[in-house]
Formats: sequence, structure tokens, C-alpha cells
Amino acid sequence: MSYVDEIYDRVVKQNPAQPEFHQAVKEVLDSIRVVIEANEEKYRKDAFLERLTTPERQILFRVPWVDDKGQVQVNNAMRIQFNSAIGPYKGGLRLHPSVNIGIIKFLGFEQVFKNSLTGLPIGGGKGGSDFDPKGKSDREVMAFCQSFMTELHKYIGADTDVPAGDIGTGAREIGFMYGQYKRLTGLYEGVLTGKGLSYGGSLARTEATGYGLLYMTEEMLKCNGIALAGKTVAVSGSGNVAIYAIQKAEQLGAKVVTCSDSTGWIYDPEGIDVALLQEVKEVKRARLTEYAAKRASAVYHDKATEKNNQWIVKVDVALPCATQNELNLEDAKTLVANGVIAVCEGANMPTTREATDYFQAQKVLFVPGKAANAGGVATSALEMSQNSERLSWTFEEVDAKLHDIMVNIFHNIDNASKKYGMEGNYVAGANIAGFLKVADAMNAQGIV
Ligand code: NDP
Ligand code: 2IT
Repeated sequence: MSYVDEIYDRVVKQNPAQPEFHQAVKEVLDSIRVVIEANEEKYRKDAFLERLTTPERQILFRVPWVDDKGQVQVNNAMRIQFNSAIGPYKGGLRLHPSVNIGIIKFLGFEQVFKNSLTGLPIGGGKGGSDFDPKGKSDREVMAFCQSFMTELHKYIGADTDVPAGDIGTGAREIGFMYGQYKRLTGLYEGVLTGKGLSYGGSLARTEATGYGLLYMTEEMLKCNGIALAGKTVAVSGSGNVAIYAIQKAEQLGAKVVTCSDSTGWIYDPEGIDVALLQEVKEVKRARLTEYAAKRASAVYHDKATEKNNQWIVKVDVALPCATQNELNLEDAKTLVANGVIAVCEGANMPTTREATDYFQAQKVLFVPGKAANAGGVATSALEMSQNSERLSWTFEEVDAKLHDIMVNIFHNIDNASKKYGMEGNYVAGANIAGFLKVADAMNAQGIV
């Protein structure tokens, strides 16, 4: 059996009941097979793939906190420090009831290659908890965040591991966590990114993932002879990534006609009103029904009563920005039948493997999340730089750097796809280009 296949079997056996982790590993291994098999004995002797697919460290802990009724609650939490070959562990913290070790491991594994693609010195990690911030009071969220950080602070630091936001972790949660870290350690340092602007955050970090996704989409379309302006776009999600993806798409002349949350989705043929969406989601933390109630052109579809989702709408470009495996083969077939040209992933692994393969077989331009959503973590790395030099850059400076980084990532993955004989396969290009830098650093540092 080939080394790559052996390793996939090993990962499945050693990490039972972690389908998302298996899925992420399989996609990377399938892409880098061509690199590994050119030098298989050396990689095998060094147990290279065993090391690549096994986190350097996994920290599991409980988070006790007291709710508003005086009842003690206990959540499970974790931080996976996956790979530090090219820099301190870097990656978000997810707060969502679906969080488990397999999901955080898949996210940490993806982060290793994503962070490598940014060209910046950041290793890969991820963390989170099955705590659900939805419906909790600010005091309850603070109680959770303080207890979470009381344990996590032992393992992180500006030069060791720098967490950030992800699903359920936004500016409010990062603020509470930062305050507790500072109180426990006495250090005023860049240990978290996505901080508020008044205490070390970077301008444009809030917008970065969504904006970066659109810079990537625009460059990729341009290099394929297609203009983004004038195109119709479907976005899923209505959180941090989705909101700023919609805003930038509209600034670049596209019309975004959908967005969603976990309970329903909006079809708005006039184009999503971003200011209204921000008011509903960022200020009121409300459901999309409130958007529909205030916007005459919007139609609300309830997921509890309707089986369909936003992928049934006829669009040129689809940008899944909610969560993993939210776009399946059936959705892909509908999008292709409706003439979709491009799919770029704002979320992490939102497209199932079957749907990804179908898009590629149908010649739909497809950019995977580890390249397309890398603008968020790249701007986090820019926040780290600003914190280290005790300076802050203007919005325009950070945005210009973000734009350059996304354009560079596109050309890097495009070139890798060509070099390895898979022109236009940006999945293979991203996995190979991301892998090569990490592999080089791991090889140079010996068996550690
Ligand atoms: P938010 O928590 O801000 O928003 C998440 C959005 O997705 C919400 O609209 C949420 O709806 C919806 N959603 C979440 N889980 C589900 C689910 N299980 N089913 C249906 N809808 C769901 O998160 P972000 O926007 O930050 O993250 C979105 C995606 O982007 C994630 O995959 C994340 O890992 C990825 N990402 C985020 C980056 C960042 O900088 N924030 C950087 C790179 C990638 P509801 O409110 O109803 O739960
Ligand atoms: O998935 C991701 O890249 C993020 N959630 C952002 C991580 C970061 O460190 O900014």
C-alpha cells in the first residue's frame, strides 16, 4: 500500500468518529500524493506524514461558570496546537454547541496550510468550546470567557500561541478573554487578535475575511477572463465573514441576493442591504426574520418548514460563508444547472468532497477555504506585527496589504496547480503550495 494510503488509514483508525478531520486530511493527502510519491522512502523513513497529521499538543479542559439563575454550568473546551514549524500556533476559537475534538482538529489541520499560504510566519492551531453564546446575557458570556481563559492562559502567549475569533467568538468575547488574560498574567501583549481598536486591535481585521474572499474571487475571475462587476452572487451565513463579503461584493459592482442563518435564509432580488443586515445581526443579535420585516423586497424562507436553501437561487457566483459541509452534491447540481461560474469558500470546508469533485468535473472555478478565507488570519498576523512594534497602521495600509496577500495567494496556488500538471485545480494548488513551505520548515528543524 502506498505511504499516503497507509497514513489515511492510520488517521481514521487513531481518530475514530471524527469524520470532519478524516475529510480534511483526505483532501490534503489526495493533493500532495504527487509530491510524496516522488520521494516516498524519505518521507516514510522520517515518519513525515505521521507527524504532519498528528497535533503537536492537544489541551482538553472543563469550563465551569455560573448562569444568571445561580446554576453552575460546565462546558468542554480545547485548544489543538497542531503545527509550529513556521511560527507560533495561530487560529480561532469556535464557540458553538456542535464543537467537538474532531471539528477542532479538522479546523487546526486546515489552519496549518492556510497560514502557510499567507506567506506570514504563523503556525496552525484552533480551539473552542461547546458553549453556545446565543441567548446568553452579557454577564453569562463574560463568566464563561473568564473561566475559559483562566485555564487557557497557561498555554498561550504572544510568541507561543495566538488565538482569535471564529463562529460564536466576536469582538465581545475577545474583549472578555483579553481582559482576563491581562489580569492573570499582568502582560499587555498581542496574545489574541481581533481585539477592539481601543486596546490593540487592527483596523480592517473585522472586515478582513470577507474582503479578502472578494479580493481573491475578483483576481481569480480576472485571470480567467471574467469580470466580477455585474455578476449575481449567493452568500450563505450572516455572521462576520458573510457580512463583509456582501459589503465588498457590492462595492465591487456585484449584486448579492441571498444570505442565511441557522434558522432560515433571505432572497432579496434588489440586493442585500448591508447596513440593515449589520443592524439586525451585529447590533441586535436578532434573526433574519427582522431583516425581512424591514425590507419590502426580501423574502424569508424558514428552514423548519421548507426543505430548500439559498443554493436554489440562480446565480453566477456562490460564496458559502457559514459552516462546514453546508453545500452538498445536490446543491452543487442545482447551482451548476443554474449556470454557476465560480464557487469560493468563505467558511472552512463548507463544500462536501462530493460537491467539490462535481464542481471541478463541471469546470466550475472553485477556490478552497484555506486559500479563499486566508485574509482573516493574514490580517491577524498583521495585527501581531503592529502589536510587536507598538504602532497601528491606517485602514488603507492594512487593506492594501490584505489585497496584495490575497492576489499573491491566488498566483501561488495557480502556479502550483500548473507546475504539478493540474492547471485550474486550485484545491490541489492550495494544498501543495501550503504543504511545501511547512514541509521545508519541518525538514530543516529535524525530528521534533
Ligand atoms: P459567525 O459566528 O460570525 O457567523 C456564523 C454564521 O453562520 C451565522 O450566520 C450562523 O447562523 C451561521 N451558522 C453557523 N453554524 C451554522 C450551522 N451549523 N448551520 C447553519 N448556519 C450556521 O462566524 P464567522 O462568520 O466568523 O465564521 C463563518 C465561517 O467562516 C466558519 O466556517 C469559520 O470557521 C470561517 N472563518 C472565519 C474567519 C473569521 O475571521 N471570523 C476566518 C476564516 C474562516 P446562526 O447565527 O443562526 O448560528
Ligand atoms: O479560520 C480562520 O482562519 C479564523 N477563524 C481566523 C483565525 C485568526 O487567527 O485570525
